Amino acid sequence: MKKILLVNSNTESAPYPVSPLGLCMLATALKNTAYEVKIFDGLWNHVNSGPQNQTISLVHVLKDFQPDVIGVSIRNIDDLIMEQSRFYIEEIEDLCITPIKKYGKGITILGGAGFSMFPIELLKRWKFDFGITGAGEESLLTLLHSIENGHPTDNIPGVLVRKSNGQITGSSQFEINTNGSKLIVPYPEIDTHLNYNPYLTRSSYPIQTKRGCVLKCLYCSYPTIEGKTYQLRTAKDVVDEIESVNKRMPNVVFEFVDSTFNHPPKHAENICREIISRGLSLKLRTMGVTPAGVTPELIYLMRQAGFVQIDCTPDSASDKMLQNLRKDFNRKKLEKVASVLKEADMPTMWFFILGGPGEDDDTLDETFDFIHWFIDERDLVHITEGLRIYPDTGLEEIAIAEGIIKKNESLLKPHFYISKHLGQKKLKTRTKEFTSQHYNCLLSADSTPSKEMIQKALEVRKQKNLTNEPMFRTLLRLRKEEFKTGIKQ
Ligand code: B12
Repeated sequence: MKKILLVNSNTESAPYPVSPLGLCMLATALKNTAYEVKIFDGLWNHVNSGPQNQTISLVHVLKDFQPDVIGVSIRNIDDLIMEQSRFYIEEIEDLCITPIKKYGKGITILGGAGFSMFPIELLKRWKFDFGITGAGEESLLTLLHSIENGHPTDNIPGVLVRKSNGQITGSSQFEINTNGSKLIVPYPEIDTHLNYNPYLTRSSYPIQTKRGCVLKCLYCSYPTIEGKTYQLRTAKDVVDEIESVNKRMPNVVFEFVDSTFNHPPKHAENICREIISRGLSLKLRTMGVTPAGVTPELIYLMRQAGFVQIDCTPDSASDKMLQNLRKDFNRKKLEKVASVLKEADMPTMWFFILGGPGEDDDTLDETFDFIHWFIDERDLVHITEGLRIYPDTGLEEIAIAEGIIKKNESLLKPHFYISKHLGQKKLKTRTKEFTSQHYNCLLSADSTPSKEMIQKALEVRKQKNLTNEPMFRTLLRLRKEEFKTGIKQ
């Protein structure tokens, strides 16, 4: 039997550790093939066989397992924070690429969300044999089958091939095959592929209900990673998966990891209805709630289904900026959304990104005014300064036209866009001024609570029996106290 080692290269544990869902999906797709699969989880230095909690280095895993194929998942490139940005690529080289090069055997394959944005650059940098952009399951199985049978590998959708002369051929991420509208993914059963205990205590269980994004936000790379059309799972299939995991891990919090949860809105509603009809008692959360798709009915259904918190992502509250960022909603809609969420008492983390094309003092005022007057002060407001420029986005074109970056300049090391009407210094001053008067507003650079703060929050939750309150609200209570006593400026 041939052996394949799948490597999770992601060692980030902020805002909390996230389990390698994509790799587990690949491992499940490889079941019933001629491959024995092992996952090395670089976050905890674990492999899925052997005693739980025993740490082991990748060097040892390679030596013991002797894989014929090594697949490395590249998720994060950087942390999107303009000031003191963390660049993961060099850490990944130390943890994964160097040991794999030293092992020197086996076919090497790259994949993952981060890889899909920079496929040619990373393949050249690390001289791997193949790269797979976008969804991995089908392409990987076809690639392995082709290699085994001596078939050509150049024409497999999403597969890039690095030839011995260094030339790269094959289809890039822009030709991701998204023609099917039904998505069939094998249940990843993450907890059967790796030691889930550390994730269980500090994280959530990720659920993907669809792939692709039809929205056209100026700066966003989701269409590059997942394709520009939706592939939907049926509500029954999604809830079957949730129900089965819930039986094994009754206390787990499920987190939806779709790029945007409530788009298309009917799909989100169907999932909520399916959960409600089965009478399941669940704790659910989701990122990526777009204001465009928020209706009182949807939020009511989400509450009924068990949503305990959501992330709402307007990015701006200025009509001019919403237009410039190519959003499909306006300020008026946003004000309605805020009141719907308040009425439903849906704990919400709000996300704004300041400094986009056209941002000036007036547009900042409009966003700050919205935050001040419309957002529940028990809710957290997350503010990012500057927009990370990704390849093949409208923002890249604007940044080139304005001379912020050069045409064909590498964007692997993060470059950020800030409106020329403001500049970095002024944006910083204005944002600091605002956040220093609003205890519930945090800059992304300051958004990870200290260990002491978390410890204190855990104690308060126990003392006051706040088990049903989202952790961010408890942390905000503490922050409010600090503000009152003047500890935090
Ligand atoms: C959901 C999500 C989150 C959630 C995660 C919740 C959870 N419990 O998992 C939260 C909000 C916590 C989060 C946080 C962060 N995130 Co995030 N996140 C996402 C999102 C939207 C989806 C990720 C996901 O789960 N996809 C579903 C799975 C099934 O897909 P997948 O892992 O990509 O795997 C498939 C393919 O990629 C491929 N594949 C994967 N690995 C491999 C390996 C091989 C060998 C092969 C062949 C194929 C392959 O096959 C898989 C199955 O088809 C992506 C954007 C996106 N659309 O991908 C951003 C994204 C990954 N996040 C990103 C970032 C930066 C972060 C943060 C650093 C932000 C921050 N400062 O806090 C943190 C880091 C968290 C951490 N600890 O690592 C960036 C990474 C790019 C970059 N600039 O580095 C992305 C791409 C968003 C973006 N465009 O900016 N994130």
